[in-house]
Amino acid sequence: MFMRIDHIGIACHDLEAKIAFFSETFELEVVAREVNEEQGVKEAMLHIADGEGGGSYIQLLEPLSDDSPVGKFLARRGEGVHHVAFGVRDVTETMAKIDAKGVRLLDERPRHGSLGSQIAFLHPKDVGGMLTELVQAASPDEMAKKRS
Ligand code: V0V
Ligand code: CO
Repeated sequence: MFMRIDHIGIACHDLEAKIAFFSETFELEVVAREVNEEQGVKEAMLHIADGEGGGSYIQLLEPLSDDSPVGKFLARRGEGVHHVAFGVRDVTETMAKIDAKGVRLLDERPRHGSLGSQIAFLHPKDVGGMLTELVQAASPDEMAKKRS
């Protein structure tokens, strides 16, 4: 079902400061910066490697408001790992398979994610306390256009 780890999402207060830290300390390239209003985040993707069906990244997340998912997480737990995202071939098909196993989906249909991806979240309480994201990456052509 999972082809690779697509990204680790890290919640932070100051996106620019964290981009500087991660890119300088670990020599990672920032390949995209986006604002996603629907998810309530301003985010950056730092490329680690390429794998089956897409790349793997660190995703740095700053909330757009205190009552967004990342805003609430920061207030409750402070900065740190917010979610783990797995690369899947077909997100709609994977959602149906996981739903049939009784794990709660937080999305009824796929949403727009970074780098042109299609994403859906699973409830952390049903996955051992880990907020889990499914990612169907965009085609290589589409992704190249999104990379800055
Ligand atoms: C909340 N909980 C978590 C958690 N957030 N556990 C692990 N990891 C997290 N990130 C726990 C929380 O401590 C509660 O446990 C319980 O879940 C229920 O929390 P709640 O009070 O209902 O909390 P809310 O209202 O903050 O909602 C939590 C959920 C929400 C997960 C339902 O954050 C959500 O819908 N997230 C999906 C969307 C999202 O996160 N978007 C931002 C990333 P106790 O206290 O009851 O034990 S956007 C992104 O990744 C993009 C765009 C991309 O990749 O392309
Ligand atoms: Co994510």
